[in-house]
Amino acid sequence: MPKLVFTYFDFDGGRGEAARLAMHLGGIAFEDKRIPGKDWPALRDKMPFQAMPVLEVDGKMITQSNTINRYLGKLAGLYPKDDWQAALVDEVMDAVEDVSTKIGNTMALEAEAKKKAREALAAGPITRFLQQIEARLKAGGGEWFVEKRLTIADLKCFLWIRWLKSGALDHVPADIVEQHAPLLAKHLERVKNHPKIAAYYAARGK
Ligand SMILES: N[C@@H](CCC(=O)N[C@@H](CS)C(=O)NCC(=O)O)C(=O)O
Repeated sequence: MPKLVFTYFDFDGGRGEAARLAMHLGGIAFEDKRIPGKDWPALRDKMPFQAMPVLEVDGKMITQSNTINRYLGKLAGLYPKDDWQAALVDEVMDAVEDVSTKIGNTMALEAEAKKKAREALAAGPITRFLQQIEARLKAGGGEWFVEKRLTIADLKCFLWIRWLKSGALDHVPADIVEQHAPLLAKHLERVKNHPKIAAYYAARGK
């Protein structure tokens, strides 16, 4: 196994969390470098694309959250070997990334503009992405996206749904998942209650 150093912000979510969970589930040793927000400005220019997450593999850096997720998914046994099943995993991860970016783009807006943008997202893209991603879960049998087992796609989706349901997104109804994608609400519970994931968050006091 290569020596892995994973660098991301110091919170248990966002673009870095699926990678951390994958390494934990796979029993893969890694250095978990958690960067407090206040230290980010000094670090920013040291990162290839001035962003995180970044993974160092035997001293070589790789960026882009879904690239890292795929790489670690393979190491952890959480990524399909079959090309079609792998494409289905990629589709879910990239869709979640797209819609998360749309939501992320509203973070810095001032109050009235944020309200308008979030309401439009809730009525449009968020609802559509929920329905489309739920359809993919259904196509996989309703419990997991592919191969009737947990893969990196389940982790990526779980984190997005957890974010939507957290109530942290003003102007996005906290019950939007139940309204439009009840299977994804159940999927959240399934992933959250996976024994290793439950133990991981319990150990982190979450
Ligand atoms: N396409 C990149 C986006 C990375 C990205 O925007 N990361 C955010 C955190 S989630 C970041 O580093 N923001 C700090 C900044 O832009 O200064 C990926 O998927 O990893």
